[in-house]
Amino acid sequence: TPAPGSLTTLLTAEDLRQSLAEDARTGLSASPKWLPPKYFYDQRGSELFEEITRLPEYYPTRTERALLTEYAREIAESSDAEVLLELGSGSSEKTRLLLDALAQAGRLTTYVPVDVSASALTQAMEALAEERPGLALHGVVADFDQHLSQLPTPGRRLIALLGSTLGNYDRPGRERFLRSVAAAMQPGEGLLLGLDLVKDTGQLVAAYDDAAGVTAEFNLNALHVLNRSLGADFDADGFRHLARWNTAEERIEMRLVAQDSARVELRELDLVIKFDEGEELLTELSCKFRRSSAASELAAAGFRDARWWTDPDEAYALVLARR
Ligand code: AVJ
Repeated sequence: TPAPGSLTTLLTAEDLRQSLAEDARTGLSASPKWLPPKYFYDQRGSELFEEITRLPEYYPTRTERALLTEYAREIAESSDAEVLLELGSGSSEKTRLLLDALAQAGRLTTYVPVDVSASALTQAMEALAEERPGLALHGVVADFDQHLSQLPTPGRRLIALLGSTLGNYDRPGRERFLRSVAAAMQPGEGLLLGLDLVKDTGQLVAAYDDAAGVTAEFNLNALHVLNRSLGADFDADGFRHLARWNTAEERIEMRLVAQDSARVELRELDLVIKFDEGEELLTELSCKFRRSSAASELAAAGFRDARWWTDPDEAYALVLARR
């Protein structure tokens, strides 16, 4: 079924496969081996991520929801936006709180969800179209590492990047990303970030290594994506999930550890890679933030007037900055 509202595809399934092919060739040939996390989110991966957001150990989603419940109104009034554009919208579940507040503030016309996952996007749009017949929906299948300058501007925008997705970039990657967001924005438009904050190591590691093993399955699903998209022959049972706190960089690093030496063929890449026993593949960075450094990174990228909302435990923050 076609998505209700309009759907723009800047990234086709074939484009996504191509960029996976390039990144997999580079990352799996490197030492240490790595793979970017955006390829986690096939149908199964998106479902597993939704399951992660409901885990008792995974506090970011519920803390962010509580902050939005409490402060969406202030954020909406302060942003004065006609358009909510959400990067990495996924299921658009928490977005409803922002949409409600923006509608109440009186100027909202349009919601623009942007995601690499066409299936997550169309599903979210179908649900929203039924709930909010008055809201114009313009979905965009895109990779925000490539397509920021091509995103629609059907009015004054609030651009949201929730879920601490910014934490997937390392510091230089963030700098590049924030600069290109700023370049794609009109003066006066707002950027809303959800940021997970530095806290007790035990709590951080537990959030990425849950007792039920859902995060492990999510991580291992990356190997299934490679098998299916690139004709690889990874034996996922031969790898173990690892979540580690990197103290110097203040980030969680998710890795897959080869339990034995392994030889993996990636047919479509004409590539054979070898793992030693115990060798690690880095699959995701999840950087955690501090108020002072986040503020200076935003200022350096050209944002001003940052406002900050946090919970009493200071586990998580919402930041609204103006271009
Ligand atoms: C939404 C991508 C930021 O890093 O916390 C959750 C993804 N990975 N558990 C995060 C994730 C493992 C999540 N991001």
